Amino acid sequence: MENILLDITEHIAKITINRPTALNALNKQTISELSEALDQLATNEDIRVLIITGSGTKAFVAGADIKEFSDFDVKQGAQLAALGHEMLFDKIEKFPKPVIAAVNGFALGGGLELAMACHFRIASDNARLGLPETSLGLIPGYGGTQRLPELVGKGKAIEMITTATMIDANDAHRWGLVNQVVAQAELEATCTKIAQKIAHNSPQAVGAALRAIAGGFNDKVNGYNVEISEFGKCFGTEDFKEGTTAFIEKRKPNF
Ligand code: DAK
Repeated sequence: MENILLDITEHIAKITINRPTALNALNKQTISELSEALDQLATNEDIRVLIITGSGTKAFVAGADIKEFSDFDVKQGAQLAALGHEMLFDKIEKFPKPVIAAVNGFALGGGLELAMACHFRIASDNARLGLPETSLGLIPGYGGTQRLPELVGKGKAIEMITTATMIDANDAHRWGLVNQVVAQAELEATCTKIAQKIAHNSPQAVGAALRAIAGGFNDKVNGYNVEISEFGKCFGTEDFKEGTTAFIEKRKPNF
């Protein structure tokens, strides 16, 4: 892998997008490396949480690589948008373990879309977030028109997309786009601490909770029915036996 770094420590995988000279912009190769890494990590039973961040202290991801798509035509635009959704953005959203975006600076365009595909976001205090596509004659093409309204509401999303302006980390926090804002130097430790909390819980239950929550955002299924079915399945898991036995024996569970 040329454009991403992968670190695995105690059930926590961290992917760092590593193109600092282009502010970690997503080119085709980076998208395909991310896609491949996600496939490997999804089936690796040792991994319980994934953190995605950008290298350096300036940018998470400053968007899709503008130099790469500037001469696309209508067909290429639509084809590549569909491919990007399938290879990366939907894959993150449907990832079977929690994915945290550690937003360590600019998260713009495809970069904010990547952060929004993650299950939740923690930002450093220097982060700036926006969807500047309309200033380039585009609209967000990697899920931004759908995921931003889900997170901040329709009115704020329309304002952000049509004005193409960036918001700072505190506004992003106030608007519900990020869960927490911390000093840049604390970002990695904060995300690791949250990831460790998740990793201590039952991986089977955490996976079931993700599927049930996702069910509520899927028009084709009834989220309550998904919850009922996933809840029932928990009773057949080793983790349920271990969790309840540990409680009765007054010890910590060992998942
Ligand atoms: N792409 C390519 N290179 C980029 C880049 C980007 N998105 N963002 C920054 N860079 C490069 C700069 O060109 C510069 O490279 P050199 O000139 O040094 O070679 C280097 O990173 C450092 O950037 P700056 O010199 O500009 O740094 P500043 O601190 O002055 O400014 C900035 C930081 C983040 C405000 C500025 O770099 C900036 O405005 N960047 C562009 C932000 C942006 O508009 N991003 C793109 C949003 S549109 C598609 C699907 C989706 C999309 C496109 C196509 N298809 C399916 C076809 C999505 C589009 C977007 O993401």
